Amino acid sequence: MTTESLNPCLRFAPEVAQARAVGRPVVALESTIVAHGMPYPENLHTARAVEDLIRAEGATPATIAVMEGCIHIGLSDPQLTHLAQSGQQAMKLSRRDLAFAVASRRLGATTVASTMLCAALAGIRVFVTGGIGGVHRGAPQSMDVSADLLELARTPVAVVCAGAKSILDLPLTLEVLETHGVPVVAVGQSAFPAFYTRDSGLTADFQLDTPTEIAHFLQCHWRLGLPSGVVVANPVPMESEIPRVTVETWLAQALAEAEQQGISGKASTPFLLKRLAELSQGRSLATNIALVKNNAVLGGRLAVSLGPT
Ligand code: PSU
Ligand code: MN
Repeated sequence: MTTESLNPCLRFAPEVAQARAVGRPVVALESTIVAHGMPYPENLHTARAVEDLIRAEGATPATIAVMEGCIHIGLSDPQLTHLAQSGQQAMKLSRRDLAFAVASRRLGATTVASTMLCAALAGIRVFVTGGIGGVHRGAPQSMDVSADLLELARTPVAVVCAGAKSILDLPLTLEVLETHGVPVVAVGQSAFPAFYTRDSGLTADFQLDTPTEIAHFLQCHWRLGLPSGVVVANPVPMESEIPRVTVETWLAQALAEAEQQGISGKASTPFLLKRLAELSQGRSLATNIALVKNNAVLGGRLAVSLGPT
């Protein structure tokens, strides 16, 4: 057992505690995507399927959320169901909200930022999600830059994602990551993927093609003592891709509605995701599910290649 297990705020699920005890790799999963990123029951079905895909690769999944005054590293099926049904009633927890949720024993879903932080506390190096937050369009005025980027700057966890959505300002997102020394690796291609779309039109910093290569890169990154995370950007499978122009049409409308309704801050990403799913008549949701599953397979393989940490 490592000293992390002594952190009194962490509560390990039996499956995860067992994996740690025998040195089996663990993969962290976020819970904002469950509570706020997808509707019930698709969110629950996806969360379960993602966990099973990770198990099938020989790793152990640990979905992270705050309940009953503890940070849970791995959820039981009733806990996962409760979270999926709570939806917007669960708090959306970024780094700044964690202590409040623990102290007040609230139900909280962790974002990329807070899941990274909790994963690091629990000694987990690989984390699978759908997309990372970034610099929002209009950020020069609103200053809305996701805490995900600052967490990537300081927390040594690899985030397997499908890039970032074009609801964000992607060139500025990559600029901020560069400023903070966060490598952006594209998997199997040179382009930085844009979530629903395989190619954002921007180039990632590096291309790596296999889990073994990515694991070796991560080992070198952390052996150098670099304190940051790494973005492992895995493009959505071709058959589930939505063309960029199609996404842009839905997005233009969703962004206009957000502005009319005065939606901003932490409500912004969940609002836009929900409107995209409605405007696309479920197509964006189907793509979201496909890319998370694809990321789970890669994340499981990557954790196995990386070995116990
Ligand atoms: N992008 C998605 N789906 C999501 C999110 C982002 O495609 O569910 C969630 C993640 O939890 C991410 C958070 O960390 O939104 C970013 O929110 P904000 O922009 O408020 O930092
Ligand atoms: Mn924000």
